[in-house]
Amino acid sequence: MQPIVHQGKLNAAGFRFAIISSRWNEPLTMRLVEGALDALIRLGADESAIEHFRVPGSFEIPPLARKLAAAGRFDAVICLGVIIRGETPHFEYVASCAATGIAQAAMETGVPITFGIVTAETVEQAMDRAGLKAGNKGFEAALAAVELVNLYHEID
Ligand code: DLZ
Repeated sequence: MQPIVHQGKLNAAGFRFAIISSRWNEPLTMRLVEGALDALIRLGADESAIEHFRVPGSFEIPPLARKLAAAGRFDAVICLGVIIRGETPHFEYVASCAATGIAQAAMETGVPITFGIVTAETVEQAMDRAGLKAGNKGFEAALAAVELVNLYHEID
């Protein structure tokens, strides 16, 4: 016997998205924003249904993600940032607050909030993950948001 399988479609049409990006390591976070926009538009999102919010650093992303999700204006929130160990003595602290805070916001609000924060040892590694060599984490986070939005709507 085969189970009934549920998985979200990759269709962004008709949904509203918030993108949050941090200004720390901005040349790289902007590459993540470009990747996320590329995914959303190619999956059918209307440009007017996407809003971009900027915060100082990754530490500030979770509270805004929670606020935007709770406000009910968006179907999904995509969180983008770059944290580099080489430049961040308290790397573990910022990275773990960002990850835990985003997961907590998603669970508290029931809105898909996806994690597109690059945590890297070096600038080179961060560049690779921001679209240079090893994919674009912004694109991946937007893709995950679209899939989850469709899955959640199927359940509701
Ligand atoms: C302070 C700081 C440092 C040292 N490094 C980073 C980083 O690599 N990536 C990032 O997104 N933010 C960094 N920040 C800033 C913090 O996230 C936060 O904005 C400040 O501590 C102010 O609350």
